Amino acid sequence: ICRELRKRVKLPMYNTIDDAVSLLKKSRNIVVLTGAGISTSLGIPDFRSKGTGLYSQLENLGLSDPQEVFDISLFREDPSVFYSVAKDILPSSKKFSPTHAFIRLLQDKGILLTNFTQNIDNLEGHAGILPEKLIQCHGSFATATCIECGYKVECEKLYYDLKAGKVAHCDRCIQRIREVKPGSKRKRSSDGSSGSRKKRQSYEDSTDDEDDDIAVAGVMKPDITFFGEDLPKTFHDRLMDHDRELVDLVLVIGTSLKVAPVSEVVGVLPPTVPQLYISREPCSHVDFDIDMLGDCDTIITELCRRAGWDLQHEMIAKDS
Ligand code: CNA
Repeated sequence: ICRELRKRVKLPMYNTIDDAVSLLKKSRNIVVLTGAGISTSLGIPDFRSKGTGLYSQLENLGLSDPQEVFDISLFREDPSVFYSVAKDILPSSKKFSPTHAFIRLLQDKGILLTNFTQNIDNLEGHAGILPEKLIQCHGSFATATCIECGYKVECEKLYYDLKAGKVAHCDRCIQRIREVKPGSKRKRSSDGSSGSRKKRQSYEDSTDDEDDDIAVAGVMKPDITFFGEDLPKTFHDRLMDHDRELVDLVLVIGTSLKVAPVSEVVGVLPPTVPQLYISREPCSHVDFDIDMLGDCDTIITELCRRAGWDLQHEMIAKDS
């Protein structure tokens, strides 16, 4: 749509890497839309890459529709399916990729309007992207909420359960169950969040009776948006009431753009605004001005080199 319209109304056409570089250099309000591809260089699998993506792995496990792992109804029925997969997406360090560093660089230059991320790994924060510049369209692993009582905790407290692929239950629910249970003799660690080392230890020592308490307690769901759940209101507000008016360049990186409504973002932004795409695979359902296909860290590094921008990151060779 973008290129077609440009041709029809005789707007300038953009085709080459150097065109992309000059657009980057002259733009003042860049919307960056990112997906799982910007974190794969850190060892976090995406969804759809053949062979390495989570969906390929789940197909191998015999799941008919891998998307079901992130289906809210299924989570309510059997959270263990989600927990068995979540450990792979949850980062084990605060490392971010050169592409995250590039988005931070745009922010430092004062030309990042918004980073809409579909990622739930929360690495944008570690790269220093400011909360006011970031919309986490699908939530994140930062916090988790009990699906029964709404009790919210930092996901850090569930870290050991998440990494062990073990369903995390709600401490507040467990406490309540124990309070109403007559004749309970059990002792319980006072700070016991379900994921802390201390608590894990106490679970390991627990009796069958205690395990029963935990099993009936509410399940903690990381505050990521599952299929069947609404996106945060800030996503629509920011896009429709703020960015649509201001944006002068759209940069889409490392996403297959297959998950709605984020996949519709490029369509609601003015078609006269140039749209660039960086990913390993072409995105056949969107007509971007320039498709730059390949590894995003490499492409970003080259764009910065040509722009004369100093992108620093431990994964970028000094002379590149
Ligand atoms: P996707 O559908 O798996 O698409 C990822 C895209 O990135 C594919 O087109 C790949 O070809 C491409 N890609 C992979 N690695 C690279 C690379 N190094 N350089 C360039 N391109 C690359 O994932 P989407 O993000 O499009 O789908 C949205 C889902 C994925 C969201 O709901 C996320 O929550 C979910 N997800 C997030 C993470 C994460 O937070 N890191 C990981 C896995 C899935």
